[in-house]
Amino acid sequence: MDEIEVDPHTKEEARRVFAGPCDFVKGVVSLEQLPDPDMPEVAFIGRSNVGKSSLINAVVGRKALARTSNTPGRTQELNFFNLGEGLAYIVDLPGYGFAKVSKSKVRDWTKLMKNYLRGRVNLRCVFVLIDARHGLKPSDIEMMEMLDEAGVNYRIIFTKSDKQKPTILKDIKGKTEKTLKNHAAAFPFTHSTSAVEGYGIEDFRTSIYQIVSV
Ligand SMILES: Nc1nc2c(ncn2[C@@H]2O[C@H](COP(=O)(O)OP(=O)(O)O)[C@@H](O)[C@H]2O)c(=O)[nH]1
Ligand SMILES: [Mg+2]
Repeated sequence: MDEIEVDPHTKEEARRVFAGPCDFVKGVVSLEQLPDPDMPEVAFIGRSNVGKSSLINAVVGRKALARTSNTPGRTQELNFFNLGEGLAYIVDLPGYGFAKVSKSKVRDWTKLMKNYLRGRVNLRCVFVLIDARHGLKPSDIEMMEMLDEAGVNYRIIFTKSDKQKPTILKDIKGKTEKTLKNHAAAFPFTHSTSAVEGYGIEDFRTSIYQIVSV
């Protein structure tokens, strides 16, 4: 991540792992279908259109791995990927903040997410994706509060940083990090990425590798 020094060996290991296999395991719509928690897990979440699928694809170096989660009607699925043949699960969680979703769908989503977050013993970290053009929205704050309550560690990752002026992004980053001080389970620093330009991707991979390999 931006502020953290990493030794070259760890970077190299991370590079090696992410150059290897990352296979789709399954998409689940209810908690009974979750794969056994037999390896560490990290999950990605964010508002719809934040760039979640693009970032997951950039991180694992595949063009269309996370496309399944883009299919309309399958938005309630949790999609599991097996990184490094047994090193970790990467989970693409159903997004939030859809404009045209019914109240009952929102209720279903909230129930599923709360139960997943509270019950998933192998979940090491959730990456909450935030569009670098917009910063934190009320629905992001709600998500962060849900994570605080569940006691799940999370980190804020900015997406689409190529679409924001560096000076403004710096400002948004500062403001966001100030907000994070009031959130018990949040990592105190943010990290900026661009799936299109590749900015911040390698450091992000290294962070994920560190989180799942300790
Ligand atoms: N400029 C730019 N566009 C991006 C980036 N990441 C995603 N996008 C675009 O944002 C839109 C939504 O991306 P997608 O990954 O499908 O978002 P999701 O709904 O969160 O999975 C698409 O048109 C992407 O091409 C990025 O880093 N930079
Ligand atoms: Mg998507």
